[in-house]
Amino acid sequence: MTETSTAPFSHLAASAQALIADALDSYTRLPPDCPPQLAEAIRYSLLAPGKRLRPLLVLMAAEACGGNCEAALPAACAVEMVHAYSLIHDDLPCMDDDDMRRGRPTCHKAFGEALAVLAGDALLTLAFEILAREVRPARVAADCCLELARAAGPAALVGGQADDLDGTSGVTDVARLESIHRRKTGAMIQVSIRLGAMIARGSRRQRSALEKYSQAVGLAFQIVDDLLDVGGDEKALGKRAGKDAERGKLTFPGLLGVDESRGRAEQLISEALAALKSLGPQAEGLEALARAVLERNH
Ligand code: GRG
Repeated sequence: MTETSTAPFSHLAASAQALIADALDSYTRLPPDCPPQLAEAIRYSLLAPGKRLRPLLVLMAAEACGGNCEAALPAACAVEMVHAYSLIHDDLPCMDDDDMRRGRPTCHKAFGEALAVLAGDALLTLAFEILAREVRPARVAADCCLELARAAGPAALVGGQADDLDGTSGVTDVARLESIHRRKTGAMIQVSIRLGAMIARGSRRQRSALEKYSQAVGLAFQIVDDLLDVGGDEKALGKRAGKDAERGKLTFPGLLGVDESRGRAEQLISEALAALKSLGPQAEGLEALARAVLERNH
């Protein structure tokens, strides 16, 4: 098995994380036409020890709808690939210009900018290949491709990132900040849960409960991310803290203060947990993940 993820999430989902690690490893044993350096850059970033929050959400959403984890595993890997691509590109000098990610030098520091751009491109496209090839029936695969394309596209991840890069001038209120985070961070969290539910053929009632859960968890995750940038431990984070303030970015603690931001994250997690009530014990994994989002230190 390959290098796996880090502590706070692993105690609650060790077996799911092991499944994810093995599947990510096997999906990135690429054919000989993929140049070895490119394959190395792809695997370097994708298999680095991340929390695997998004793939865990896919698997646990499937479980919450009464489905099985194995069937949702390709979609879990696809969302992690899109996430890894976004991190590689976000770290580039033309974007956030970061040297460290997941406790190691960023992809462009290790392999150069051109290969890092291409590794990101490859991960983004590989994600859709895996969905189209591995999810069954084909109609569900097509629906998964559509949902993931929307979440990663210009009105979600890419658009949120564009506004965020411009954020030092534009953001002046909580509504605008929430709109950026809903697209940049929330959309990928939301689609993770949606894919799990789609693959498990969740009922309308189950899906509607999960939509409420995912909206609340997505925003809470970002608020906690902002709080960690203010007061987090760099060693645990595996990257530099304090960058938001340095770059003049508006954040939740910057707008609301640390205590109110923390209170807001706690309130959102309570709402997420309340949304799960109707799903019964099958949703225990999602419940534990929501709590872990609040308690995380990286
Ligand atoms: C380049 C299109 C494009 C998008 C970049 C991912 C992203 C958008 C920016 C990263 C900067 C950032 C701090 C985003 C907010 C929250 C976030 C996505 C954090 C990283 O996700 P984690 O904490 O990372 O789940 P791991 O490494 O654990 O997977």
